[in-house]
Amino acid sequence: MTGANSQRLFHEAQAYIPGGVNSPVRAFRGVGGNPLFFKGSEGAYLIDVDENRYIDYVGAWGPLILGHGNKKIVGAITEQLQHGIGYGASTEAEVKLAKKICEVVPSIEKVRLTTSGTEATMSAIRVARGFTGRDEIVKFEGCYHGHSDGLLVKAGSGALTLGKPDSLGVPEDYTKLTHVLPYNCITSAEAFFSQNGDRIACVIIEPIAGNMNLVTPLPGFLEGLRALCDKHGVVLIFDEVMTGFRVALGGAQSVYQVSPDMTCLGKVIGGGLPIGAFGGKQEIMDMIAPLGGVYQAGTLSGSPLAVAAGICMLDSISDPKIHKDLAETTQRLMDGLKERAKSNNIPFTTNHVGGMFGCFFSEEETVSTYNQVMSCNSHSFQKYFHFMLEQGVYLAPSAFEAGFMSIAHQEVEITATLNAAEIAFSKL
Ligand code: HOZ
Repeated sequence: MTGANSQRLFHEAQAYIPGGVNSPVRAFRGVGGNPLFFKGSEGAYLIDVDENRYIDYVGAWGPLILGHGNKKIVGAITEQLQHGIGYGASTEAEVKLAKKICEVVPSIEKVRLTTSGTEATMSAIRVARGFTGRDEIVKFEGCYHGHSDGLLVKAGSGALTLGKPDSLGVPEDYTKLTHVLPYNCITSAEAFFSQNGDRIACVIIEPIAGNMNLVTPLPGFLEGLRALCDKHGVVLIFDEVMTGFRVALGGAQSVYQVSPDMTCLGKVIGGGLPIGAFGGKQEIMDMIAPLGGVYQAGTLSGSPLAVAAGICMLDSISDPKIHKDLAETTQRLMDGLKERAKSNNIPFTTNHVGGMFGCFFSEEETVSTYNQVMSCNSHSFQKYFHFMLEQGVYLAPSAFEAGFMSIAHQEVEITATLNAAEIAFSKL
């Protein structure tokens, strides 16, 4: 139940902000009711404007691997603040961050920083088009790569939450250049490429789809795409904005051992501050101005504050114990949820990789396709979301978003979450 202060703020917000929110998923349209307004956070917890505390599994949509208000990250930002907020010019720190990214993600030989993941994917596609001299691109159903025009076609995330995977305002001529294929179906990709492969500039994919809940790649799917791209001279772009440095230090590409030509990053490399990045093979990246003819720019790109937070974040998570702990805690939570659902006769399954997870109200044992995601029981999810919220657990307010674990989530939080789930499942 939304508290009085959140209600008041939501009422006021609607007068000045479209729908009262600055990003559609926040509006709670996917679960019903009104959104909460937050005023603080600490470790694994969010605090709303009515002083309610919630165990948070959104984690600012992924970057908060170390939890909220981590002292080292806050310290790094505070230290940079003493020297300046932004210069609109080059800094030593951005070189350090770029070097670190290239070291940790070997498929990236050169990287450019942006301000958001949307800019990163949009720019990567432009570079791929410039590099190949081709216009058409391929994306996958239910994958979301930010909100640039050509990518709002059968998109996931907020677009799915609102039941409108396409957007008004996007000229048909743009989307004609975007082909959409089913995720996890290599045979349809093979059939498509055999007819069209030589016209395609790039394939962009979330190697782990995290915007239609969480769907992992079937064995052979990413490998098959790699082979098709090689055969047809197509640039393979992994959108690791969410998975980069999170599912493993080297991202999903290190988990599945498939090397893309370009990678898009975000969130984690800014420690939660606004940032994005795209990088890849030197011969592709050198197409970008001022070296090459592909224009890409940004006044706030490489913001010193975000870069300082990002360097601190990457240093802090370089200890392999961090990802091991995240994976173990996530596994414990998923096992516990499945047990409790089963004992309450609720059809329920989960997917997870490292510290990222998805929960499905589904009769299926495993969920690996867009159609399976769309067939889940959305009514059960909505009720479950509100029962969990009432008990102090904040989940993403949509059945199409992934969940995120942090190292601040300890035994006490996992036990409390499982106790809440036991009650929620029993009420469904
Ligand atoms: N699925 C989005 C992040 N990749 C949710 C964030 C938003 O749209 O506000």
